[in-house]
Amino acid sequence: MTKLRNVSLIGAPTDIGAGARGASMGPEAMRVAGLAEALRARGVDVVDRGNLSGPSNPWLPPTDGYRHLQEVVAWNQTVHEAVYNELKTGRMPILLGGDHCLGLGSISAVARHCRDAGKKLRVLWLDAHADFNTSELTPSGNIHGMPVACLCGFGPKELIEIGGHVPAISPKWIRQIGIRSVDEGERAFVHEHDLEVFDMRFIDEMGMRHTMELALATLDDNTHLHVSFDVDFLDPVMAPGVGTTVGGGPTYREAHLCMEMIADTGRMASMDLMELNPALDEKNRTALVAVDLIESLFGKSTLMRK
Ligand code: B3U
Ligand code: MN
Ligand code: MN
Repeated sequence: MTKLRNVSLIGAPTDIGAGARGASMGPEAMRVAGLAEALRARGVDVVDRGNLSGPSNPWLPPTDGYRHLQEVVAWNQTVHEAVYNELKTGRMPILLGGDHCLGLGSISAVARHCRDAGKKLRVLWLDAHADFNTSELTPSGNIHGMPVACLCGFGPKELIEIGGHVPAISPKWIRQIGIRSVDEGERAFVHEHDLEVFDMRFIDEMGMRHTMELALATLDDNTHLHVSFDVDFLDPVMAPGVGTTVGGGPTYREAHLCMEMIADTGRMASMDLMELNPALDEKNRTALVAVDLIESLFGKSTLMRK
């Protein structure tokens, strides 16, 4: 069971790395959907740190394979410091995105904290996409398709050096779940670096339970578990409020089981909730689903379990 920890909510209101505008409103939508209240009802001590600030979105085309690189660097540096400071004071950061390019700032901070504390790191990347593009491979130049590659040391110097250690993490520490959209060149790169990917075919064939047993295998008392949750992981039937929906994702029930099994490990120590786009949502439905799922991630279940 997830230990009831002190949680700090950190808003990062930007869509600087995305291909659609609107994820900048994600943090407020999660507040309106009652995230803090839901966690408090579970006995969690919650502090809302408010929103970080950074450059506005100039909405320019890519240059040299990257869109808004300098602005993405600035936002990620700010996110890195904020997440690192929360971990240093013993609190659990929940980063409210914002687009998924900020996973770089967040996870590089978690990795730095784990190096300081002598901990092992496991990253669960819940997403429809592998986010393993580089400037040569990307079809869009949007940096939200690149954070996993950057974390593994493949990306522009200014980005990959943000945590002060290159690469910030090893591909071996990552488990990707729910993947169903990978670009041509990206696919070869995923194989080259041996990323452990549980794609939708795997989930269809083996079921979410077995998938999560594998993704969570070999955690121990010294493992820091980070969950990077891209809302497009979910099937768009229940989660339309995201810029890059891909059909055929986990159902409501499968997603809950995924969260419940993470909760059961008791090891989750940080998370990102990314890509929620209220401009594309219907009456904040997707944010409400996300709150529901986060409650499961914090141990909510119908019956008492051992
Ligand atoms: N792989 C595509 C699409 C994409 C990746 N991540 C998101 N969309 N959210 C790209 O542009 O890199
Ligand atoms: Mn993503
Ligand atoms: Mn995605």
